[in-house]
Amino acid sequence: MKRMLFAMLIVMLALSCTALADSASPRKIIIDTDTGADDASALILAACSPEVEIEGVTVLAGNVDLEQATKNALAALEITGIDVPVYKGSDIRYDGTPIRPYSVFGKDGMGDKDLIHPEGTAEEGDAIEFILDTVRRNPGEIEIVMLGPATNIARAMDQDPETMKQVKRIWSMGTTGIYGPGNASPVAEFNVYLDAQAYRRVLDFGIPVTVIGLDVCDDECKWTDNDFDKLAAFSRMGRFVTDSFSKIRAFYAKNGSAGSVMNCDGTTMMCVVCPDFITDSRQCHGSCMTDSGETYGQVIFYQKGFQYDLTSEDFDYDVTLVCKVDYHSRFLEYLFRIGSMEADQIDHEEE
Ligand SMILES: [Ca+2]
Repeated sequence: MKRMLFAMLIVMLALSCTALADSASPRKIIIDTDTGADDASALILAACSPEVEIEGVTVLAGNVDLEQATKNALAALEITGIDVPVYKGSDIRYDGTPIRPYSVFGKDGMGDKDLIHPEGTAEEGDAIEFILDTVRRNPGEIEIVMLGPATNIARAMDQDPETMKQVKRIWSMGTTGIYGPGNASPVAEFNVYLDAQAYRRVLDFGIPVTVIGLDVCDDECKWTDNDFDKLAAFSRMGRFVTDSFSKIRAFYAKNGSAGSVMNCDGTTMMCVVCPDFITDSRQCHGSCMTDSGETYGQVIFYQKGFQYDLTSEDFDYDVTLVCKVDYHSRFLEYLFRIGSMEADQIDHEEE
């Protein structure tokens, strides 16, 4: 009976999502990723979302090295059944020094569960050329979702700034948000810390950037053991996501925080596909600290309309800083999307 009710709920959600998707053409996105487990869950969510069309996926080092991140992206996309080109990008930072990968998601970035056996390979071309070509073919239409360090996007801005001015919006999982703290250092978030010079370039470039910081992904947005149990029971994609999070769940448990983990890239992608998921945001100027030392990678947000007593800079307020999301009422929608490929099968088994 429970299963029948669940299947009915899936159909109702499918109808409501289809109605929404039919009302407008899908938005065109490029996903830029240093693919670890949370990136993979975000790729799967985007692949299952009719609101967006993935023009391509560009990869760089970050959670893992470039080769592994590319394999992880290919495997995550293949499990959804969609055909999207994947391009390799940077394994060196904006200043020319190597990106040093660091993973709390296991050695392979995907839980070390032997999940990663992609059949496909990356395209021959370079990620930055792909980004620029895609924006040229779709001026004013492309939204870029940055789920890792900002290196690829900063390089594209250097290579052809006029083309990159035609990007409609950048969505960034990065910074500590407005409330902090950081995870790479007390003041810096991982993606920014890996290449703060690149992040500064992106924030200073002058196109709209929506930032989803660590603070938004914490607390009620964390995924609980119960959430993972539901996902694992739901579909092959759900089991893939659950298995890929096994190492980070163990890491949280070892550090005294058993029972729930952050999924920053998943939360970010939910904001991308359903912007009404965002219930509070502020227009800001974002200033990224790049001097070596304790403040490296810190991003300071100046809020529009706020009168600072001793600073009176004439800023552009290009950053939309997300401050709150409507998490609980949307989690089922996320579950539905990750399970949608097998919705028919669940229905069939009930008959
Ligand atoms: Ca990431």
